[in-house]
Amino acid sequence: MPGTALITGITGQDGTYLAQHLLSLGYQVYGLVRGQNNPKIGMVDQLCPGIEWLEGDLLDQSSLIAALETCQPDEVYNLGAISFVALSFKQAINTGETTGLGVTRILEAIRVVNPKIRFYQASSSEMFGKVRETPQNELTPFHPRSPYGVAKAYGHYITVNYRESFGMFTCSGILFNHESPRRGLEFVTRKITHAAARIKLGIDQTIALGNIDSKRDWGFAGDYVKAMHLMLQQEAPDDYVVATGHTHSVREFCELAFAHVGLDWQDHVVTDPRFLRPAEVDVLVGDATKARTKLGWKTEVDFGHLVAMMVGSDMEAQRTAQRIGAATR
Ligand code: GDR
Repeated sequence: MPGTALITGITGQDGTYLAQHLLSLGYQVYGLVRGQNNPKIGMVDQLCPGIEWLEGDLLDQSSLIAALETCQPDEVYNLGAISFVALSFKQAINTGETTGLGVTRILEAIRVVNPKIRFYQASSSEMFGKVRETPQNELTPFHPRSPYGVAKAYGHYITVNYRESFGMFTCSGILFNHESPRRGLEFVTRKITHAAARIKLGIDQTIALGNIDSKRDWGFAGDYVKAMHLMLQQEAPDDYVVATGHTHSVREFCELAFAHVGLDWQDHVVTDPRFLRPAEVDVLVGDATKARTKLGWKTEVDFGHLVAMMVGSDMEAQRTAQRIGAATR
């Protein structure tokens, strides 16, 4: 029987997809939000009506204990983090505190309030960084290349450690890049699809990118949140890679996104060293055999459909903005 779930990072892309999924299964869903009067609550309420809101912060231990005591969840999904790799180079300490130590704070809160709560940690393919083997699976060694990747590696190991030390039901999902129309504009996929739509409609002429040769294993976020939920329904806690098994370059993403609106990407994409990172992850591709066989998880949206979905959504949004602009002039 579905129970009660608490989600940190609920206002992000994955938070909204996961909340929708859990609500559709009959869960009572609590969302943990930082700060006063968080402006994103209204947006999330529209997308997923029925969420109950709690205040709390991964930097503040007592707020996490209070949140757990209030909602008494069966499952906690820790999606909260500083999640933008480029920012983590500029805010390395903040990233360590939130993305890394934040995991220990919530695990400690669970241990104190109710160690039977099942816990999902959003681990990342960025932990593989300078990859030691291809494709990457659950046993591939880590070599993170950013403060974000380092903090995620810490979060991963502390999740494993609480399982082994205290017998807690803690799972780590090592998710490769996953995208959607809800992706933030700072991430490369959405930056490209948003720009392609604006260029098509004559609003902008060019887009500036960093390293267009880097390759990622891009899947659809709506598929990936289902794996998170499945991990917490197993008999025993474990770690799983979640990926499509296919890799594409940023260049290929541009080619496809611009072609979707009838444009040649080479006429519009420029490169700018401002968007290069101090250390780069060149190529990632995941082996999700374990998730497929043990969880019965599968991808439903492939790369081509993902790009088409994102460009289509950005075209629609830009056209709507143009109509509203015209009507108010
Ligand atoms: P990533 O995602 O760092 O893989 O982490 P991002 O979309 O930011 O970058 C992907 C690749 O594209 C290159 N790139 C650019 N990236 C951005 N953001 N902007 C640019 O202009 C640009 N030009 C080229 C990057 O250098 C990189 O190689 C994402 C995040 O969601 C993490 O939180 C998550 O853990 C991992 O995916 C899995």
